Amino acid sequence: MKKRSAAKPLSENKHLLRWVDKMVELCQPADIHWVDGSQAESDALCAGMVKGGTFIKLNEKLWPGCYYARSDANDVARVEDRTFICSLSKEGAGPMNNWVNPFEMRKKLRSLFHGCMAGRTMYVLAYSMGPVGGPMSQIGVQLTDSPYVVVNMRIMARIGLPIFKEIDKGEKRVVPCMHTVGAPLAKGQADVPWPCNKEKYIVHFPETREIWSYGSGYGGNALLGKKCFALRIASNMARDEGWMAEHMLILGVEDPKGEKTYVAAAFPSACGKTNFAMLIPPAPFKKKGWKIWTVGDDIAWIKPDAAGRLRAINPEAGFFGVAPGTSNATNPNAMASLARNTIFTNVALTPEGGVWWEGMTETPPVECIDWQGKKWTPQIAKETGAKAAHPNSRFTAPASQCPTIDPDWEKPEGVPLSALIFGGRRATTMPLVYQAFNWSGGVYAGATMGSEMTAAAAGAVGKVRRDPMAMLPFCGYHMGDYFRHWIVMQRKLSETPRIFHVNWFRKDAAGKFLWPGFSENMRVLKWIVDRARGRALGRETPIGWVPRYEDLDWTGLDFPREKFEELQAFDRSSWRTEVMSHEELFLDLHDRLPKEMIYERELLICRM
Ligand code: O2Y
Ligand code: MN
Repeated sequence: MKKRSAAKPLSENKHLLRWVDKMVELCQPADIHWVDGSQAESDALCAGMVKGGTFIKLNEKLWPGCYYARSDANDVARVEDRTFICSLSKEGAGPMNNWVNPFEMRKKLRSLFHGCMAGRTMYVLAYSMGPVGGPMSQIGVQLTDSPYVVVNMRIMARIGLPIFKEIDKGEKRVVPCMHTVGAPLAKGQADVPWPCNKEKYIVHFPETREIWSYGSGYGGNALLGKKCFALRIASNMARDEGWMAEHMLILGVEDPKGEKTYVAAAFPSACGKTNFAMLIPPAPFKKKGWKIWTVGDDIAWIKPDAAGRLRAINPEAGFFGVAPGTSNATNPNAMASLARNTIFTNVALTPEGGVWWEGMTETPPVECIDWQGKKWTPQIAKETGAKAAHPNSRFTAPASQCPTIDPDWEKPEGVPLSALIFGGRRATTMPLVYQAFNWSGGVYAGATMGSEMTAAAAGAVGKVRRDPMAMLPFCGYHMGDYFRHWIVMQRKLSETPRIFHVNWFRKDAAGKFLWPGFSENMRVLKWIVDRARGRALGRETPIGWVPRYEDLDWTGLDFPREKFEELQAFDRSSWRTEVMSHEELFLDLHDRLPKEMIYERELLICRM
């Protein structure tokens, strides 16, 4: 085992050096590598992974700077049932999180991590969530035995030397993140392309701001800056420090006068956040001068500025997007972002050394190798239903490569927010868009948002799964306290962003989607921005303000008034059922539910 002296540390911070020593002693790696974050280092790590079989280098002419990885079939997604919030008290974690006594969990982790990196290199990966040195940015150090994680984190966050410099200033608390794939190598034992462990633990200690992840090398389980830090731990920091860590995209809407209005939006996972963040307006809107700018596609850190306005940063530096369904038709900006310097995981490999996934092109390749390394043809797919790409296959692409990336996307103080949008996937009940009457009404809309379950998820198909603010898997403390934090935030503001609820997925009686979605969502976004700027009218309903037919710009779209009325319809009897089911959520949270939520529900019932 090489001790600290064998690898020259890139930091002089005594606390960091002591912690690394302690963790080396625990994990017993064969080597230690302080990650400087350079291109040369990344190239060397990728070359090593090509040699070891983890990576395939894609055709440089077709996919410059791109690599391809296939994970173990048992390590393909976030593992919510193995994700734990180990706060000191069970009540602190709330009924929606898995909780284990932190003392017990530490004991378990100590035994799991003991010798877990044998035969492997421990990478010391310093990273910043948010622009380096920015007032809203936060620092983490991840110790990991996965080079795959290092090169992915290099895209998803700012890493390496500049962060060690920040750490050496000693001004900011550092979040320690332990990660192992949980597959130690005995002397002479050959490695596998995707080492991992059947047993998985994704553990958060909110009070000490620590993350421990065991057994997985995939996505949110292993790239600890993302869901673990930027949402679960950051939501705790944000509550304590008076800001907000949200599962929200951020975009800027530029109007024909050149004025930009920034909006943040929360949709549950796999509801089209990346597509919405990179929306291209319909041709007539473009012609008039409307343009969408992308700040982030998944996470927003939001804080009041000195003037009492909310400002937001995207703490990430890349997109970890779902590949299936992404195409030049659905999201040309994502396609341009992933055209180079991208890591593809669990998509299909084409004979030319390129990648493919379902929905990428209308015509599938004649033949390819699927995400499990097997031959795949359209005929095989027809006969067996086999997918070429795993439904949760991903691209890791630098945000800077997005053609619509906002010029201010790395502004350390963030962009000013004028509107917040909540949305779910609802076949009935929820109109295309409504505006809450005020902040607490908006918090109620976010708190009660939900999506109908599809066949892919466990549970009854069609039943609404409540996913408050799209934070159900990501809030690092009691959801009732989280609602209270939202309510309390208003007191810090001189001006609150307007709050809206959207639903792109309402269906007619025949089960057909009423709204075309994608680019056409611009029409709704325009109304939202115009409302936020006080330049659009609406109609009052029991749930909030809604646009009349004539309040939306229909240029270039033949959308009959009757269809719009159906899309916006407020149906008393389905809202009755809706409000009853809000009570179910509130019962789960009753001991910590802020009274504003109960009053909002009562008011809604009275208005109905
Ligand atoms: O399965 C994973 O590990 C990825 S989950 C993910 C990735 C990017 C953005 N959002 C999500 C999510 O689950 O919300
Ligand atoms: Mn997400």
